[in-house]
Amino acid sequence: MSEDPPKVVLTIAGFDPSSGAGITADLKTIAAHHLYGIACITALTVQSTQGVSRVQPVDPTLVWETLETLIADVPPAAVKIGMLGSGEIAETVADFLKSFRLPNVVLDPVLRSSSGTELLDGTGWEVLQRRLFASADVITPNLEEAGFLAGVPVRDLPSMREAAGILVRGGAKSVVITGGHLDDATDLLAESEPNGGVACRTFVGEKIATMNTHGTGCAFSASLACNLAQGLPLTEAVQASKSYVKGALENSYAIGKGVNPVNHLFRS
Ligand code: PXL
Repeated sequence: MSEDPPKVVLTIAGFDPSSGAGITADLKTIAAHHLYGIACITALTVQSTQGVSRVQPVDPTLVWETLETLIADVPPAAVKIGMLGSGEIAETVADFLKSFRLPNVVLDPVLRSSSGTELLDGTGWEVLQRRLFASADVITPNLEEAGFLAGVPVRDLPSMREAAGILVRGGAKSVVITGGHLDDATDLLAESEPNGGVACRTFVGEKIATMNTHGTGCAFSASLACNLAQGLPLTEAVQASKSYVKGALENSYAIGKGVNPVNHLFRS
């Protein structure tokens, strides 16, 4: 019996062979939301749960051709952008968004792995801020990324508000700063208002007692793309994605010797 096809979510991200973060993790997250995932790889990494030892961005023309070929065939209902790897790839993705104007673009500004390896070069940072922030509907930095991008230390709710204001005034339409590292795991949503103001809302969470946290940022941003694809308003989508990540943390297991992944498929 034929059913209506599911909505399609496109992920543009790096490859983490341990599948805790990056493209394969995103495809699991998208499947867990009962949507259809399509993907474009920006960079290969060599890594395990014990850390990243090499980053190899792919040829930017491969990224462009992959995206153009996919889009000519399948219209995505949302796009998640994660690790970009290099300034050239960031420019290519910015050109792609400008040419095709896709709905529900979620940009996770991935700068470094949790073990500290650089996942985007200096030119890439500049492209993120100059071109990609304004092309995305929502950006999802964690505390550290928000601090780097806004140029202020971010470690509590007042500094999250300050950083979010700087990012919105710098061109982002809306920002979710994910506060998983805070004691009450509070996230902050900031949206630009037509009068030039910034409206903020907080989502208080609960710290989950687990060390299996690899991929939380990727899981949150991919889930947000899925929830927006399903038509949820941004506030409800943020709340639903926060609950999804909580479940993925609560149901995680140790597959390796390092920082283990969240369980993306816990509710499938
Ligand atoms: O968690 C950030 C991240 C995103 N994407 C890829 C990664 C990592 C962290 O290691 O490898 C591909």
